[in-house]
Amino acid sequence: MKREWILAAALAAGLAPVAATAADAPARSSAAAGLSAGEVRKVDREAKKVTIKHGPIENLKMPPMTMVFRVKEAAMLDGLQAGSPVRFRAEEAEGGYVVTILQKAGAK
Ligand SMILES: [Cu+2]
Repeated sequence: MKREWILAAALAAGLAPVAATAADAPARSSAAAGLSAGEVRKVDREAKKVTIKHGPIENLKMPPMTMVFRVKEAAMLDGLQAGSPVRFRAEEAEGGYVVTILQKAGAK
């Protein structure tokens, strides 16, 4: 009797944290509105591309790096230049990654 109770408790203790972790991950990124931090390295308005040195991108499970993104609209690049701190949302699309939200971040 007692042994069964301990087994059940151990199972519950073992399973609960796993379930909580899986549920927590999306909650944490949406807490930050799903935006990632970065710094613009290059703006190519004509090609609708922007190079961003970015921090971790949780929704794409991407570690920090510098890379080129396509942007949905060239107008999203208005007011941005190399060195601009930004917050952005990127989504995986055919043939690469597309920035769907791009905001100039406050002074660091
Ligand atoms: Cu990247």
